[in-house]
Amino acid sequence: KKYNVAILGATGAVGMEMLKVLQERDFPIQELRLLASSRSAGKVIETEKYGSVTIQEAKDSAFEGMNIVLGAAENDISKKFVDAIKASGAAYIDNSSAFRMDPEVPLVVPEINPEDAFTHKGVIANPNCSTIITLVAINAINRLSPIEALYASTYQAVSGAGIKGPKEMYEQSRNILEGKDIECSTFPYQIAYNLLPQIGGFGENGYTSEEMKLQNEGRKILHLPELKVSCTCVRVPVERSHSISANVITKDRLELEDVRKAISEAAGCKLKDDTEKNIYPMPIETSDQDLVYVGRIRRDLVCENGINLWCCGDQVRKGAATNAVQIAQLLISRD
Ligand code: 11C
Repeated sequence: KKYNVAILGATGAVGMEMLKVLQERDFPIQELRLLASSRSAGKVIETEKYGSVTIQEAKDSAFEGMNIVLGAAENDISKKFVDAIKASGAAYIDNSSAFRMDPEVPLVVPEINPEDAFTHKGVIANPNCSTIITLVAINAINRLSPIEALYASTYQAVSGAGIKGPKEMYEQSRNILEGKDIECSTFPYQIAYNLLPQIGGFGENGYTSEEMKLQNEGRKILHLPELKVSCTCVRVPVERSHSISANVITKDRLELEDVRKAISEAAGCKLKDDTEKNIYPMPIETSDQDLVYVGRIRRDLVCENGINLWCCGDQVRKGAATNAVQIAQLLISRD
């Protein structure tokens, strides 16, 4: 069986990666519709598997006849088209944060809560990128003993801010090395040779929107409504792949060897943990592939039931495009 698939926001970093992942995974496509703003409409994209595809303008009628719509657009665009997508009868797998906390909308990481996908009423949300990477890394721990609390610090790559992120970092780096002035537009301050402890807007509790996603989305995906999370999100001058330092507090005290074994066997994870050989995950190694690398697994020195770890994953792929395509594969697996 073949499907009619649309990508909404096809020209952005995540949209282009979705196209790449669909082809890599040989997704059975009858018709592929690439939808973007009127500015991009008419441009032709050459694809390996689906030939030349002309970008069409995203409008209500563009979704007619589609079976699956992969959303890679901002919240306002997603909200604008959701009714038209639902009316078309397509399953809408949306990477924006617009519907993630809607109780009617499942929020799915296929390695963790695949069954939730089948409860959808037209829309399935793809979680936040650092949330996906962190949860894939710690899911095996949660299966050994329920996670009660999580402390996390993220080290998020500039490509998380879209195609313009890496461009701005490299331009600034060049200008700084040549003694020239720099410009900041994608990021509020210099990102080259710097760290920005802000991703998203600040809330009343002093945490940013990005930081609160790990708690709110984590509770929904892990089915742990009481989970407590304290998170600090930092933009770092790394081109691609987010990294997370996580401190996981479980109900029971776990043995490190059991944790390592469970992570090494967990779907979506690769254990990279051999401190004798200086082996640990690094963002340059996890880019352009789909596994979350996990290492530096050690006992917390403050909390008896705490495990510390470090993980890295490609946020454009597993944190966004691949996760969305995996959800689509999950849906068609029962057709
Ligand atoms: C970043 N994680 O790295 C953000 C972008 O919740 O989908 C994705 C925001 C989201 O800037």
